[in-house]
Amino acid sequence: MNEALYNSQELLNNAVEVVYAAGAFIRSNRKKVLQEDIEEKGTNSLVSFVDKTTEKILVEGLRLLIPEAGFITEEDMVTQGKKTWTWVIDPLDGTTNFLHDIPVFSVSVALLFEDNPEIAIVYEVVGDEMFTAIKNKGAFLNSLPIRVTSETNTKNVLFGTGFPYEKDNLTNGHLDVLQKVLLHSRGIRRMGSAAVDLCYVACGRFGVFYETDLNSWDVAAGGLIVQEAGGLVSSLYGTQSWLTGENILACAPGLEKETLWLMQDFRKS
Ligand code: 2AM
Ligand code: CA
Repeated sequence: MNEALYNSQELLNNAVEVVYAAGAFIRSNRKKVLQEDIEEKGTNSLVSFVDKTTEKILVEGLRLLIPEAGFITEEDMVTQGKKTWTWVIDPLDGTTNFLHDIPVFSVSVALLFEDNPEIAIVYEVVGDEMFTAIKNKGAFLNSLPIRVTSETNTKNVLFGTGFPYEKDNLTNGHLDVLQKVLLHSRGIRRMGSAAVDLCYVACGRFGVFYETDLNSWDVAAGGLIVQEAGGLVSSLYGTQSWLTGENILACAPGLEKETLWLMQDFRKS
């Protein structure tokens, strides 16, 4: 990060205020979305005015912090593409949960500097949990430092995962891996917000998180938070960066070897 121009801690503090405002808007609209307000963007991929207005709140607030920054956003409410600084935003991660009034959804905001996450914020709205990280400066939950678990046996930890909206994509080994993980872990949780899943790895609630068919806005912030909490983040298979969200694995270092063995049935379909 160009420290001469921007101080990363100040940027984070200001961005957190913008995210709190976005979270307040989401909270005030719980249970207020009508069936006719919901659009289906693709198979099982839902969106409402809450996602779109939250994105506008975020873009307007964050634009003031770095006027020259670009934006990559889930709902495309802004047209600026990638620049030296780029905000990667999922205004409401866990939209399906939100629309079914399941209280697990989050705001996810990452700031990339030349394609690398520098600042990360994930706000779990209902639990009022603010996860943050700055590259090389650690990860925090409500301002207290967090670490991944020190466990070394997958049988002692929970795994988080999710399943592709396009069920055809389940042919790439998902179900074989699921069966193996069930046999070799304490259990599986499917929270419905990838950003929250990643933060749960970062603070030790989960030992491992893996998922396919995500996008950069689902994982950019949570991935940095895991790394800054001492965890490992990689793609599950293939050579692409985890940052695309195409397939991602996050785990505590002590669980890496066993987890890679559990994931080996994943393959490109
Ligand atoms: P969303 O709620 O913003 O759509 C659920 O497993 C998690 O995956 C959520 O974070 C959801 O984000 C995200 N997700 C995004 N694209 C997905 C896809 N194609 N299939 C499954 N989950 C997806
Ligand atoms: Ca999302």
